Amino acid sequence: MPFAQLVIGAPGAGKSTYCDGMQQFMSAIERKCSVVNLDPANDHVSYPVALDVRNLVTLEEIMEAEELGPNGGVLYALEELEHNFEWLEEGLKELGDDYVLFDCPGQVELFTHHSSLRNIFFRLQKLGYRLVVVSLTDSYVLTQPSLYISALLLALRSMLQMDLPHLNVLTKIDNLHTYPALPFNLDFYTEVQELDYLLPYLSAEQTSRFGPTSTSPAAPPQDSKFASLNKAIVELIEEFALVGFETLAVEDKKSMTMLLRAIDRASGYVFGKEGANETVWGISMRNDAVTMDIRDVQERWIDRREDFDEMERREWEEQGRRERGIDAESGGDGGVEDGRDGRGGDGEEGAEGMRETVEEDDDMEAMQREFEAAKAKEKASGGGSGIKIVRKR
Ligand SMILES: Nc1nc2c(ncn2[C@@H]2O[C@H](COP(=O)(O)OP(=O)(O)OP(=O)(O)O)[C@@H](O)[C@H]2O)c(=O)[nH]1
Ligand SMILES: [Mg+2]
Repeated sequence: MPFAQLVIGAPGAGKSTYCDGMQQFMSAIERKCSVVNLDPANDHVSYPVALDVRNLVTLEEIMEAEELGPNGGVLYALEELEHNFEWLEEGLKELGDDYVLFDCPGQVELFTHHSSLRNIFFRLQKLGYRLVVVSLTDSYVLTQPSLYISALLLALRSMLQMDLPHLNVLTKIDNLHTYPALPFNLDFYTEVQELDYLLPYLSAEQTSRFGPTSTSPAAPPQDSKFASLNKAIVELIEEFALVGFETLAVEDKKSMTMLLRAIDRASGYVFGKEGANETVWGISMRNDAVTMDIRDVQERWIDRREDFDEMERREWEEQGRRERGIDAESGGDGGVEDGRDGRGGDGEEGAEGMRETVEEDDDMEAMQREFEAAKAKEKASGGGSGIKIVRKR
C-alpha cells in the first residue's frame, strides 16, 4: 500500500522546492521516496525525477499544435494525461512501494473546477495509493487582508473539489520578517477563526489611497456593499470550518519534521508503517520533546528570529567542532565544515547532512530547552516578548 503526497498550489508557491526538500528529508530518515513531475511546463527541476509527464506531453508542443496559450496548454496537457493514464500507471509500477511525491502544475483552475487533475488523483487512489493533498500557499498572502481572504477561498474550494485528506501549508515562513508587521499573531492566520477581526482591515484596504497595509485602520463604512460582501465571505469560510494552515520554512529541519508529522497523521502513514524500518523517524515521532506549536513558530521566525539564527549558528559551530574532533580522533581526513549542509550539497551529501542532524534529536532538544529557558527568564523579569496581541479571545 504505497503512500503519496499530491503537491498543489498557485504558481511560485514553492511546490518544486518542497518536493526537492521533502525527498531529501525522506532519504535522511531512510524512507524510500520518488518524485513524479506532473507539470508539463516544468522543463527544469532540481530533484531527480523518477517519472516525468514531459516524456508524454510537453507544454511547448501543445501550445504549438493546438494554438493555445500557456494556461490553456496546461489544461489540455492534463486532459491528455488523463486519457493516457496507462502511461502513468506503467511508470508507477516501476517505483514499487516507494513513497511518491507528485509535483503538480500551478494553474488554479486545475484544483478549483477543471476535472482532469481530480480524476487522475481518484485513479491513483484506485491503484491503491494512500493519498494526501499538500496544498501550498506563499505566506506573502498574510501581508494583505484581501490576498489572505482569496487564499482562504482558494484553499476551501480546493478541499471541496479534491475531496481527499488535505493539508494547507503556508510556505516561506522564513520570509515573514522581511514584510511589514502583521496586525495579528501568526496563530490568527493559521487557525482561521474569528475572521470578523479582519473586516475593518479589508475596508481600510479598499478605501486607502496609499495601499493596502495598515495596522490601525480608519473607521470603515461598515454598511457599504463592499463591507457586506466581505462579511458574507468570511462567514462562509467560517461556516465550513475546514481551512487551517501548517507552516513551512523548507530549509529548516525542525519545520520539515513538524510538517511531515502532520502529513503522516493525515495519510495514516504513522499507523500503517509502525514498526517499519524507520527507527530514527519512529523515535522522533514518539518523542514529544521535539514540538513546536504555532506560537513557537511565531517566536522562531518573526519575534526572535535573530536570536534563533544566532543560537543555530552556535549549534552548527559546536557540531562542526565535535565532528572535527571525532575525525581527528579516528584519524579521518576531516573536511567537515559545519553541520549545516541540510540541502546545500548535491544529492547524497545533502541527505547525509540532514540524516546526521535528524538523528541528533538531542541537539534539537537542547535548542528547545534553551528557548524555553529564555522564555521563562523573560517572563520572570516581567518583560514581554514584544508580541503584539490585538485580537481578543
Ligand atoms: N525563503 C524561501 N523561499 C522559498 C521557500 N520555498 C520555495 N522558495 C522559493 O520560491 C520560489 C518559487 O519556488 P518553486 O518551487 O519554483 O515554486 P513552484 O510552486 O514549483 O512554482 P511553479 O512550478 O512555477 O508553479 C523559488 O525561488 C524558491 O527558491 C521557502 O521555504 N523559503
Ligand atoms: Mg514548480
